[in-house]
Amino acid sequence: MNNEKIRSIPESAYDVLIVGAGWSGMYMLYQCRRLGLSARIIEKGPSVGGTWYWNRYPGLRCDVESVEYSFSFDKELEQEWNWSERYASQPEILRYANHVADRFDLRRDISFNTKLTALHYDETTTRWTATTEDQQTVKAQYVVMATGCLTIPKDPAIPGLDQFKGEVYHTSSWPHDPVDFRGKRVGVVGTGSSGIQAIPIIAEQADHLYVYQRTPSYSLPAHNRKLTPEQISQVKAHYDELRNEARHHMVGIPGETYAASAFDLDEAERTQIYQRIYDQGRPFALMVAFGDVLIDEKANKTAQEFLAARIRERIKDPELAEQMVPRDQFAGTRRLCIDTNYYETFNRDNVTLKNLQKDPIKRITDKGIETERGFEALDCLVFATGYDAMTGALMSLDIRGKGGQTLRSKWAEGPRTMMGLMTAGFPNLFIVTGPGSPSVLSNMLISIEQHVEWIAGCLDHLSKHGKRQIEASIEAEDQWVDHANAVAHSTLFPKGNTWYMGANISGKPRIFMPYIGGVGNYRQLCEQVARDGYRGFITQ
Ligand code: N01
Repeated sequence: MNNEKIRSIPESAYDVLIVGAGWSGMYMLYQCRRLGLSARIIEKGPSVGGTWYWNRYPGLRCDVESVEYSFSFDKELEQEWNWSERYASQPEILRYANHVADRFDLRRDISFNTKLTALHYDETTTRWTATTEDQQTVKAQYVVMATGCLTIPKDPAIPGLDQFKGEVYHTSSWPHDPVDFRGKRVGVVGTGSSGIQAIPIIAEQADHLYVYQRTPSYSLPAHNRKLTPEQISQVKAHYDELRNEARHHMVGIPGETYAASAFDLDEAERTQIYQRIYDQGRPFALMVAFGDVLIDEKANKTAQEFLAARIRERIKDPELAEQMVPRDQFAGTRRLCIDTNYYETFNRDNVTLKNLQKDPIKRITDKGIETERGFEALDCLVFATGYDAMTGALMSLDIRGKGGQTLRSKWAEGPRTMMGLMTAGFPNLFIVTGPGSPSVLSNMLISIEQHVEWIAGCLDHLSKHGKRQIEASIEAEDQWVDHANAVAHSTLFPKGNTWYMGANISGKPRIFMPYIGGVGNYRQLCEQVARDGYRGFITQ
């Protein structure tokens, strides 16, 4: 067979190779075309959308409002797209991703069903060679990793899982055809954002639902609703202000900070503010309502108490409610969830909480889940057990930089980057929303646009100055890592056993991976670096 015929990557070399066709990859391709660079996306899936392509579990919505979780780079796109709901559902978000791909004719430069396995840098040619699972190779001057922060599912690592004879699902890679839970006994393992959204919908169908909860989360009702034409017009008329505010806000979502400290107000005033935000269903706003909620343990306690009281109001059985109130957990350091009828679902007769802190899972058998104290026969298992976040996708690849150094060895003690954009020793390799940048602690679309535009500006700078190589300097990287750690340790985040800390993956180094210095501050720092001729980066 002629090998060329089965290549999904038409050329053997590009200026820019982009890995992943989610938001980051699609916008990077758009920017490369604008700069006149030859660029190609390789994407393991059969279509665009990244996380929104793979995640399709019932109830999935974004926790950032649709009008804010959307691209701002094209005014016509912004004006022509109408979101139907305040918090868009996965199918609507995926339609939007497809609309973006079609509108800008992106698909012609995307190789779908093409999985990258290795990336090796050649110092003499200053180019990368990418190898795919089906042994295609392609060279590129620059590579942009647009591989996402929540891409590689966590292995639940429960003994006996392979013995189970019933249906098994993971929220991270849900089947494309609807799953019918009617008449079935279903076990859901995991009560983070994914579990909390899926559980109420599965409960409506299942004969009986058992929820296996190891660590409860705090959750706010989303108060999702249809958007009226008037609301949409209002947003569209003020989009420039809205976006500008988001770009300079702490988390990339406009929201007010009412006081520097939660204790600047008396309890009644403070509760009133928490209640207002809670009634609006705005989890990010709750975290920034008072300047010290994520910094000071006592201030955080006020948020914990407020949220715990709301959980107790929503669950009828007081003893059950106590089991679902998080203990020894700072509010917001584990992601605050938003839900529709999550706690109320536990008032149903066909839903049972399995508290794994009292009765841990022992093993899975061919017929169900055995805990220390009992056994439930199940027809279906649903794992909402999370991700090897932020570094998982990058570390799953054989990436070798200068001197053949592997990324896996460089990051063995935790990720090290210059501003989340590049890592020393790996020239011409950019990362979109990498560890060390605000990424998952922000409105991802705002952060993605900022990173892609910074990378595009950098590529333009290199081309205009006749350079062909850029690399983070080790000194600048060390300084950034120290700075990011210092900022993190001025907050409560490193005290949480969370995926932000890598704590959900056995053997993963405990490092706070996102940058918590604020989206607006971070943007300014990046812009300053560029204005200073890419200070902290070595170009040649
Ligand atoms: O994953 P998680 P997720 N046995 O890691 C439990 C984004 N997101 O997919 O904490 C028993 O938060 C684990 O318990 P514990 C969002 O950024 C956003 O829900 O390890 N339990 C935990 O309860 C989010 O933060 C949206 O004790 C096990 C759960 O599984 C991120 O994705 C929607 C276990 C995992 O929670 C990840 O959310 C969905 C085991 N062996 C996702 N292993 C929205 O925008 C794990 N668990 C709304």
